Amino acid sequence: MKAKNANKTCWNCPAAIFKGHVDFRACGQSIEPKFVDGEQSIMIECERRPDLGLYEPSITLEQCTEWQLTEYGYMLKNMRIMILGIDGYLGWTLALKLGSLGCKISGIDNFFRRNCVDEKDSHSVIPINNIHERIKAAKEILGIEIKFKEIDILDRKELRNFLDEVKPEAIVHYAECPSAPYSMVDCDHAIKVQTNNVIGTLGLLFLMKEIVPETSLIKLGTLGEYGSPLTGRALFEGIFPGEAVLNWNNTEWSLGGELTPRDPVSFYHVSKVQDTFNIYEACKYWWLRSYDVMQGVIYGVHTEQVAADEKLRTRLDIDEWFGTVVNRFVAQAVMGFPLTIYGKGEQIRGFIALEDAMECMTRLIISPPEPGQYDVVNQVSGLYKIRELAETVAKVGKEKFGIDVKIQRVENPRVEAEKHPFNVVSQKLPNTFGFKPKVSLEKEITRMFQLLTQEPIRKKIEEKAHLILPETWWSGDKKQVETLEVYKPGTKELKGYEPKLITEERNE
Ligand code: USQ
Repeated sequence: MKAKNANKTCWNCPAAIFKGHVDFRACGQSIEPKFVDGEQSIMIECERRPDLGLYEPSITLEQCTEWQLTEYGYMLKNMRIMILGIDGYLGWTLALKLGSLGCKISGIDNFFRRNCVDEKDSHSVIPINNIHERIKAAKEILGIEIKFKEIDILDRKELRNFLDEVKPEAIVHYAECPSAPYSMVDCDHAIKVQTNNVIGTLGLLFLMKEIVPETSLIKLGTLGEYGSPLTGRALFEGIFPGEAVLNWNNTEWSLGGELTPRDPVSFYHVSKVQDTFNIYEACKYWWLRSYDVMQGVIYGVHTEQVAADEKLRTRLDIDEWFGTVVNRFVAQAVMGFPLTIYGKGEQIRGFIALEDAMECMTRLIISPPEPGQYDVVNQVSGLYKIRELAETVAKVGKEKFGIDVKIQRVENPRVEAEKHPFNVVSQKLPNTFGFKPKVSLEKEITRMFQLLTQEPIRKKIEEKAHLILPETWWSGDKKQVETLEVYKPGTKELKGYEPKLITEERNE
């Protein structure tokens, strides 16, 4: 079968430098077309193939000698990719994956995550070396070269110099604080998260406009931007579909093409919403191009590259600030701590395994948007109630590893709906980018048990048992949550709404 992006053209290529006038599509306004001899002219030069001179942007990726076919579609040869936040859970994993595909990898990090986890007196339960040792291991074991600079995303002078030096053809932005609880600790923490995330991204957009306007920005947003509408209204991919209509005052108003409402659930999630608007505007004003990735809660430890050697593994956090729910549950099972469901546990979230998320990102990076295109994808492969996750972890623990797991419900320190419908649209990754999830929840949980039950890791988990029960309340209180009930897996009826993940394309 032909690759999904085979018929895309220079319009999508970061090496194409547009010389004529381009109509902008994300707002009603377009620039007056420029006519040469009665013809509207859109001419480009190719940064990679200057010998072509000025020409119309009509060469397809399939035809172009600078693009090569990979299992993910056509990819620019030796594509220069800069990963912001390269030392993190996702950044490191993606660097190794893209490096193994032959991309030229560069990255920045200021160790924000390591420092915040230190602040909690926690650690990555999977031991990781410092970034320099990690880079050395990547070179020795996988033959991947990584160009790294210790840069704070807020340091625009340093970032500017590095962007100018590398001239990346895609930028992956993971350099944000990803923790909802951390942003709710107090005013200082909320300001720290929003400053890093919102101002960092805004500064980046200005630098991209100045230095690499043809480069695409693949930005990590979150499914949590949307919240969970109690009406059950589907969570579209950021923008209302063409046929969406608002009925008001006996009149129908089209909503097609407008950004959908956001209803974030913490000051961290608010920072992602603000990013959404800033990126949307930058694409509109300056023809930057971006995929804003609304990712579900990520879990897991495995990709081919990070599993290749213990020196290549990625970090894993389990404390109340930086541990996400599935990662925490498996670690809790390993240390014999009853799995901590917050509140009723009927709250539903979207999830995706680490390996699948990396595959999605790869597909997005190699198929860039057109100039001025702001697009949103919902990156999620399954929807689960928190109780269901606890049951699955308990089942895998018992059946495959002989571990007896108990479940507890604790007070919910967050302000969130504990029972709600949840219908999520995720059509673009499967249909436009050819993504098919490969990793089931059970499969990744099994891999996690395999790794986390290894003695040195189990020990690192047990050392941090005192950081499992949350004490950061959305109310501002600082007190450990109380246990509401403890029960055996398989003894409770699973109640609540059935979520729906809509991946099929609409019938027009
Ligand atoms: N939860 C429990 N028990 C726990 C931990 C969490 O019941 O021990 C519940 C929470 O109440 C929440 C759900 O699990 O309803 C998810 O919590 P989480 O801590 O795993 O994830 P969250 O704070 O929502 O944030 C994480 C990432 C964030 C990303 C987000 C995607 O840290 O970067 O944006 O997942 S989403 O959930 O779609 O917002």
